[in-house]
Amino acid sequence: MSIIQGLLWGVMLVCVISPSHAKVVKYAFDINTITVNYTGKSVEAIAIHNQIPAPTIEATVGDILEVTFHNKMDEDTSIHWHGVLLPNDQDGVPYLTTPPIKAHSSFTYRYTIKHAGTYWYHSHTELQEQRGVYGSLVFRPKGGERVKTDRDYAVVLSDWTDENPQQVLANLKKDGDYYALKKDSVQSWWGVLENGAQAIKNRIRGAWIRMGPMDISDIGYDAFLANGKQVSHLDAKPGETVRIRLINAAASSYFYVEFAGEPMTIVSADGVDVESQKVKRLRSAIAETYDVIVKIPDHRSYELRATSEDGTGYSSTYIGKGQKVSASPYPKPNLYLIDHSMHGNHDNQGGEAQEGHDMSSMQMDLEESDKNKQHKMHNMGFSQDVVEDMSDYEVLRAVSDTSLPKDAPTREVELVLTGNMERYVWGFNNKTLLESDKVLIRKGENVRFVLRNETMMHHPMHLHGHFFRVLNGQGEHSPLKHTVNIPPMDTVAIEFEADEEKDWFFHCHNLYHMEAGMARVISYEGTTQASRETFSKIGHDNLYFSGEISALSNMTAGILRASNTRNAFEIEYDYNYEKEYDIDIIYERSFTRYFDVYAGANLEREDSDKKPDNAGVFGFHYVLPLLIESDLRVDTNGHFRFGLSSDLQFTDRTKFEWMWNTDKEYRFTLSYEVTKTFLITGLYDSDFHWGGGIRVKF
Ligand SMILES: [Cu+2]
Repeated sequence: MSIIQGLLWGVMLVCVISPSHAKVVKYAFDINTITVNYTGKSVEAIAIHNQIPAPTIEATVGDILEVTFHNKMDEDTSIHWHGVLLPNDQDGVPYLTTPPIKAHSSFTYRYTIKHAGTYWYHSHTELQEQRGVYGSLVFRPKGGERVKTDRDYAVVLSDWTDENPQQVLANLKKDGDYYALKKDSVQSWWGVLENGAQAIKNRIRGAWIRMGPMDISDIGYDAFLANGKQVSHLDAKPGETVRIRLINAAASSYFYVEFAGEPMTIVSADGVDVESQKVKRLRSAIAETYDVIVKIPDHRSYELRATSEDGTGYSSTYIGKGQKVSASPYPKPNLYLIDHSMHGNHDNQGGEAQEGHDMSSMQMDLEESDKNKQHKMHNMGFSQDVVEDMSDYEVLRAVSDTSLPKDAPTREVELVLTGNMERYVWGFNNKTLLESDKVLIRKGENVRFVLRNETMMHHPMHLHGHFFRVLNGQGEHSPLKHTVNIPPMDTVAIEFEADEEKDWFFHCHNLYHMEAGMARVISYEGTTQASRETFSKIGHDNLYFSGEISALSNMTAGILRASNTRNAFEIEYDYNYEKEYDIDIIYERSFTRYFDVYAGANLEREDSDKKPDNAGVFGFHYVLPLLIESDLRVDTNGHFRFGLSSDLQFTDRTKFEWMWNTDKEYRFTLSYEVTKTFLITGLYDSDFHWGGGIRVKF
């Protein structure tokens, strides 16, 4: 589409005075596919008004905002107003609250602006957000900002991959560590040894509690963007103060944000004012917003750098004119030296304290830690200090009392954040959205969510339609947020006043985690409309196909697999080019990360002069400490077999695999990964002996 057409079709701002004297602020935009080139390669993206990010939508508290979207695509879309309090039917979660914007149709969202702040809007349809459907919202308070500045800019941070996001998800479903090589975050034993005693201890302790090596991100990105560019510029004159409205619109990246000049002053978090706090470096979780104020001291151009937490790249926004001043680089974290148990805030040592935690003691723990933190803060006189590295919420303090109504009954909901990296399945309490029921709450209650993260990753949890208090130790001044990070192996409590109706989405804002099941529907008893059918429209459980074939000098082997969240069909074969073969055809049902049950058939011919031996098989897999997989099976001839298998990542590209079973079969395999699909392999097998060749993964 040409620029002229774009301008003609996308009618910008129109203001009308409505009969109720509220100003109506109108926008109209197209949503369409466009071609972008961020990396030297032209690929398809989706844009609002032909722009990535979409245009900033501005309005003032009290205005009626009316935004029409014309969907020019062949697929459905939707727009969610992230962090905005609005009527349920304007919230933009397709099928749950608002109808989808069907292919080649239009939809107008209309609501009154009730509160000021920095928010954003984005597609809530599948993985469209990753392809560019996001933009900033600036809602101004009626009499101007509480903290005045000379300039005011929105800086929208995002991550970009040239791959189709659906392909990204399919790759992760095959192998949760699919992008480790691209991100240079493979956790090899060579690397463990290079990093010494602490790394060895971390690795063994992790494996003992059946946790794979720590990683910070799932996806290898091709670029990180600020306002749609890797390097961008904003005007400011020497001596001016600038309000930067930082919006983390990334699909799955946390950012460390640092300014090249004097420390930034945080004045607002998730759109809500907080007491001014100076920070040198700020970590922004996915979907959070922060307003920070910076000062341009002289005739130079100061960098605002947002580095992805995994250290694989950054975007630069230069503010001011003249010679460039760089922010200090954020070093790539050494994954080998991250101790998982360090994140636990209470008595979580490794993974042990995960069981037998009854709710009352959990609550006491949280309240106790709340008091301790308050005490600590008070002694520190924290607000005068500059925080070097703000990676939690301890210093965020609301400007007013945020206490919930004192006389309302409290409902406590415990949600354990769970994940299975092997199958790339995420959820709460070991259930995906599709497997779960609604979380029922009642209007008039104070609702407290206790969010306990049992995974090795950060999860940015977002609640639609409400602000919640994060119990961060600030007592009555606990900050109000719409998105809260839950660190690995940590527990965070949030609470809110249930003052709405109908159904609201609550989910991890890592787009791929949400799509893989980490979401719930929060429903107000009596007014809920969500049915099982609704769930099946907002959640997906697609079948993913994967496989590998080895062509070796002594044999050929392969696996073909089709799987979704709980089920897998698998064909596995070995064949020695003569008359000996061993084929398993099984159906497998996964119950937990550690346990699955299978049934099927085994077709085997052990010797070329013997008859084939076909039998039905039934068995289970169970993951043992040190991440060793055990396999116990019985066949229809009454024959039992027990086996063990595991692997060791020697170097970034070299992997050693082994298996052994009570039929005295064993195999050692060594593979070198040339690419994600092509490997060179050598093995020794008890039946087929030495061999070497190639292995293709798909
Ligand atoms: Cu998550």
